[in-house]
Amino acid sequence: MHKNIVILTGAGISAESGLSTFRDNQGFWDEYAIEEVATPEGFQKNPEMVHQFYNQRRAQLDSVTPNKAHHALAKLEKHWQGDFTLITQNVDDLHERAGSQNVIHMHGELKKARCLKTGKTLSWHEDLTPQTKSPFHPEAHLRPHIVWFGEVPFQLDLIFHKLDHADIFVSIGTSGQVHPAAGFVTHVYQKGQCQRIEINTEESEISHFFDQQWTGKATEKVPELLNLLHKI
Ligand code: BV8
Repeated sequence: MHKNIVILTGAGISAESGLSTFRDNQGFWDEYAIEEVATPEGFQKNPEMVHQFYNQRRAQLDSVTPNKAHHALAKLEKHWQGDFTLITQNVDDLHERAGSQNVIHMHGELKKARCLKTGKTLSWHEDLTPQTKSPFHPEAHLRPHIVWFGEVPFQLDLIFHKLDHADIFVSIGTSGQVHPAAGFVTHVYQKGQCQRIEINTEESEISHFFDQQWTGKATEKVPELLNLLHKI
């Protein structure tokens, strides 16, 4: 019988590619106030600054590459016999560039922009400014296609459907501090019959909900996980 696997990744999986995490030291939240750059109110108050914050991160994607952990997940997806779901909290495109096919970006994507009037999205690689016009409406402008604090993450119905049918749940490189993503492991924990594995360089807020905690770097532990999963 083929097993259904759900994988959740956080900023830790992209750390070894050179992208800052949020809460490690020298992380984003050491440098910026969340309220100022990652909330709708912050955008309302100072759109220029918020665009700058995302413009820098979007531009940085051109100088980083996927790491062994991203590639291992793309390989796992290719060979997995059962249902395979990859959910990421990350807004970078490293999973896709490693070959992952159906990535659920629950917090949005740096390389997309969204029309403030119609909500329509389009692929976007350059800088955005408060003056960048939307192609979908003559008087509208664009915002980063990012889920800010206080906004509802994307594809939650699909996510919880997949969690309800998961036999294996793997969390990689997330501190488990942001909801609803942090609650996914408790959701499968309460459901029972779901094997839960966490990969992180240190204890997270949600470690105690996992059957197995693999402490170490994603580039070492995710390839090891592949070996284990191919035996299941
Ligand atoms: C919601 C986009 C309602 C931005 C992000 C008051 C008002 C409103 C809401 C709330 C409130 N109080 C609480 C909330 C809920 C709030 C929340 O959880 N706040 C927290 C701070 C308490 N959540 C929300 O607002 C969410 N929306 O609740 O809407 C709702 C919900 C459901 C249904 C109906 C209505 C929206 C949250 C999304 C916010 N946007 N990102 C951007 O990217 O700029 S969240 C942000 O944090 C990132 O996207 C990231 O995805 C997320 C989690 O961070 P992590 O990925 O875990 O990264 P972190 O740095 O924390 O940790 C890295 C980990 O990696 C560490 O554990 C480290 O040890 C490990 N690591 C490091 N290196 C490695 C490694 N592991 C392995 N290998 C390595 N090499």
